[in-house]
Amino acid sequence: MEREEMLISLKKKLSPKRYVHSIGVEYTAACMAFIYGEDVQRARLAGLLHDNAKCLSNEDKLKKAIKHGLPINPCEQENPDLLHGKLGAYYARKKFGVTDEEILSSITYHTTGKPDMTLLEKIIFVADYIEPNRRMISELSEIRKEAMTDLDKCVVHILRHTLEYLALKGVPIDDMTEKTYDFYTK
Ligand code: DGI
Ligand code: FE
Ligand code: FE
Repeated sequence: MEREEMLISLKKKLSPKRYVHSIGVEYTAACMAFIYGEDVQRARLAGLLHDNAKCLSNEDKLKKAIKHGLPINPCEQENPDLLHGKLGAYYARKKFGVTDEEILSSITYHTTGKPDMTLLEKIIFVADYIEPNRRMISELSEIRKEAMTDLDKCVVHILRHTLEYLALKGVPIDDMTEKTYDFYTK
């Protein structure tokens, strides 16, 4: 599918804010690809499509994940929003025609990260967090600077921030988030 066609489809699937965020992640990922020597078009595609399943209701996220036979862990069962990565990768393949497995896995793991991420996976994980339309949160300027200077340090910083936020909210932490943090801190 061509980018123009993808934009039309995303505009239908996403809220206006989520649509603007997706384009923000697309260009932030491109910028990081310049810096770290990743393929710019692949980074753009992964960034543009990463949240394509975000705006389904939680009920629909769960229903669609079951329908398409995607694995669902107990944390995802409780918090179906966590499924938007897996579901997004499924639609990226089936509806948007993406066949590049690394782009698909970057979409799958963009929320939790995963141990031993590839460069593209890290770029999408980070670009999602720092894109310019994100509302300002504490330490974001520092995290943004790290994104352009020390990618692994930035990944850890984002994970630490997310784990603190989840602990504060009292919501369960996904195994994959925990494993990713352990991998990058040990
Ligand atoms: O989809 P976005 O809002 O652009 O960003 P995202 O895909 O990183 O999702 C962010 C949300 O995911 C945020 O509300 C925190 C939540 N989240 C991230 N890791 C975990 C988590 N929620 C739970 N319950 N457990 C996690 O490990
Ligand atoms: Fe997301
Ligand atoms: Fe996002």
